[in-house]
Amino acid sequence: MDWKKLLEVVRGHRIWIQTHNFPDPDAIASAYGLKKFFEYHGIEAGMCYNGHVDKVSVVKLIEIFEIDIKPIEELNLREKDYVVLVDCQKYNSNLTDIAGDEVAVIDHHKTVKPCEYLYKDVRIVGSCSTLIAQYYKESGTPIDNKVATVLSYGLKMDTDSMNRGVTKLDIEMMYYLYDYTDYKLVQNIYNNGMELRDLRAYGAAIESIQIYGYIGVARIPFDCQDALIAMVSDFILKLDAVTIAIIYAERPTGLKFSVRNEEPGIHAGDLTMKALEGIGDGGGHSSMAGGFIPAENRIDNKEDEDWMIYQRFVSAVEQAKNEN
Ligand SMILES: [Mn+2]
Repeated sequence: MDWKKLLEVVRGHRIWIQTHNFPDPDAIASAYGLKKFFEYHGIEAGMCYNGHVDKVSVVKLIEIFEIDIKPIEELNLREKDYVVLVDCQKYNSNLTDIAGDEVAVIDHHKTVKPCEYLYKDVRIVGSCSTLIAQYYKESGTPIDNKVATVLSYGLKMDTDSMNRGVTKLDIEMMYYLYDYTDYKLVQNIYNNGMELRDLRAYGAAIESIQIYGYIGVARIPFDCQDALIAMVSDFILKLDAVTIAIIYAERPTGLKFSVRNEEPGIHAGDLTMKALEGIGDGGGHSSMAGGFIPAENRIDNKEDEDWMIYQRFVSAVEQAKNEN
């Protein structure tokens, strides 16, 4: 990370900080933290996303902290504008290519398709909020209570309360943010993030779960948001016997996957990519990944489809184990 270079790159331009589509708390927190960082250094920036936000965990964050992030259709974007991507990278399937030049990226996900930027900071840590917090610390930029609280919440959410993908930097940044953070507020939003409609997805996954060795596989037979499928996947991983959770939900456009892993020697992103090779795509971190099978590659019979998915993941797991 080179905070001076980042400021140099964006200064003097009309800037948009863009998150991935259907942003989660970490994406929103990162955008907000970066906007305020720029602001301190005399640089104005807007924040935007595509898709919509309706998860209570995200809606609350935006409302409580009055975060002025807007859907792209409400903005007047121009080709010569500069775009800074946070919590995502160019060519990701969950990122809309908007008008404007993607000149910079700050992300904590593995790069799927390499791309040149004027400024690039991609490091595999637990949350993008962690990286943004470090910009404050390293540059000695004063951090206020609001920014620290928002970043702490993003960090807590994306690491599942320091449970998932945590690195030393995440812990250092949590420690750094602590003194400036309203932790009561963080815990309050964190502990009230579930909605009644979420329970239907949990219920469906519990109904359908199959355990094969240490692999837990469950289908949610209706559409639900990425964030919810991911929450169900985290939940299934909590089962004592399960070290790899594979959850998929049915959408009109296809099957959406969320994969969680704590099995040594397995990389969830690579595993999902391999398992869905030829019929869809997938990718992500070592401990968490997403994937998709488009409707045209699906199988009509659900039992056959469940079996096919299971087979594909098991052989991908076996292959990965053999390579180690
Ligand atoms: Mn993130």
